[in-house]
Amino acid sequence: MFNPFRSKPDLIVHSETPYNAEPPLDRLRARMRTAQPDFYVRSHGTIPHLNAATHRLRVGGRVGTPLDLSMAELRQRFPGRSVTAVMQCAGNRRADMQPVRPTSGDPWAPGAIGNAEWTGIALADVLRAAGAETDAALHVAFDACDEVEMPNEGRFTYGASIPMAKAMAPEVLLAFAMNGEPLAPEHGFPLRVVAPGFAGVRSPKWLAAVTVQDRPSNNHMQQRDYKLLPPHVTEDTVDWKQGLTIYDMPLNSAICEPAPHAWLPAGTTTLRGYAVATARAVMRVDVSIDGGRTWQQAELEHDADAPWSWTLWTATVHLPKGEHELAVRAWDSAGQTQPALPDDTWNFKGYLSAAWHRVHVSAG
Ligand SMILES: Nc1nc2c(c(=O)[nH]1)N[C@H]1C(S)=C(S)[C@@H](COP(=O)(O)O)O[C@H]1N2
Ligand SMILES: [Mo]
Repeated sequence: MFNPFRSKPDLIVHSETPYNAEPPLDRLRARMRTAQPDFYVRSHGTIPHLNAATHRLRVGGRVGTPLDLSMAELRQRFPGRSVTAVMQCAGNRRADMQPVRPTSGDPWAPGAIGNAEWTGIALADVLRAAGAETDAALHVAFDACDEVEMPNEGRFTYGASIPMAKAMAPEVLLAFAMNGEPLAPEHGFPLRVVAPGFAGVRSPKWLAAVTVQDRPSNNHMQQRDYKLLPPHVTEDTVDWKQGLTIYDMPLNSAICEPAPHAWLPAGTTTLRGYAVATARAVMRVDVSIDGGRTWQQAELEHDADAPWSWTLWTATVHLPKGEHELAVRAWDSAGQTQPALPDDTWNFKGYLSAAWHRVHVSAG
């Protein structure tokens, strides 16, 4: 039996079955590209053990020529592409929303995110080869191989979809490698979707089928999960049809160092973290040592050739003796910033938690 824990040493494990874990934040912040052992895992069901020699991808639906291709044929027929991009869960930072009111789902800290160089082929090239209709009203649905079991749903295989306009965008890959290594089993070996800028749920791992269709996927993951609902809606009153399907992720940022409740010597301290703007760019990051009453600017580190990558930031601050509430907020290229409080965007699923990230420390 495959043991995901050996390849993922010392992650914070939220659940063993299905396997859900995130890295400690100092390890996450240590590199521009997140190494596989440090990369969070979000699974909803089994972790299939697939054989690359026999795995096949089917492409069908509203296409002129349905395809059924081996991994070798995918590599031979289509030009290789690499894109450095963030993968993040719509539930990243959910733990910050839970003190407002409880939510469903695992209490993710800011570690349900990673930045990797993904290598594979462009989904658009595969759709063109199949002679797919590409009308903007269409959707591209993905079927995976893992089995998910949910109360009231029984067992089903994972699936999700993205709108055609995104599917045809050059950054969307069918990936077989991550940072130059084959995907690990828990990250979707041998083939996964990578839809940069979108919530992770739209990037199915263990990809088996691509279908062009006139509506979003009928899968549970698309229809009755990963939707944003207004604050009065609860698990008992939810009408999923009223929810906003989560595709693009919002502007977000987090303090990765120091850790919450750290004790630090008074004086000069370096704060480190990440910021992510998905389809826009991070233009500025502000940090505060007094809970957001005053701010100073962080230094940004960003790879100009990697627009889907995150931005790492560093700020040197002076901490007097005493208790401090550190805070961070990012600004994007549209001059937008993050909400101040998790109360502003609370929803019962705890999605899109993107308020100023606050960390309490003491200096002495
Ligand atoms: N087949 C399949 N794909 C999946 C999932 C899953 O459970 N099964 N989880 C999704 C979610 S919600 C996220 S956040 C990302 C996580 O990717 P990672 O585990 O490689 O970090 O995978 C997505 N793709
Ligand atoms: Mo997710």
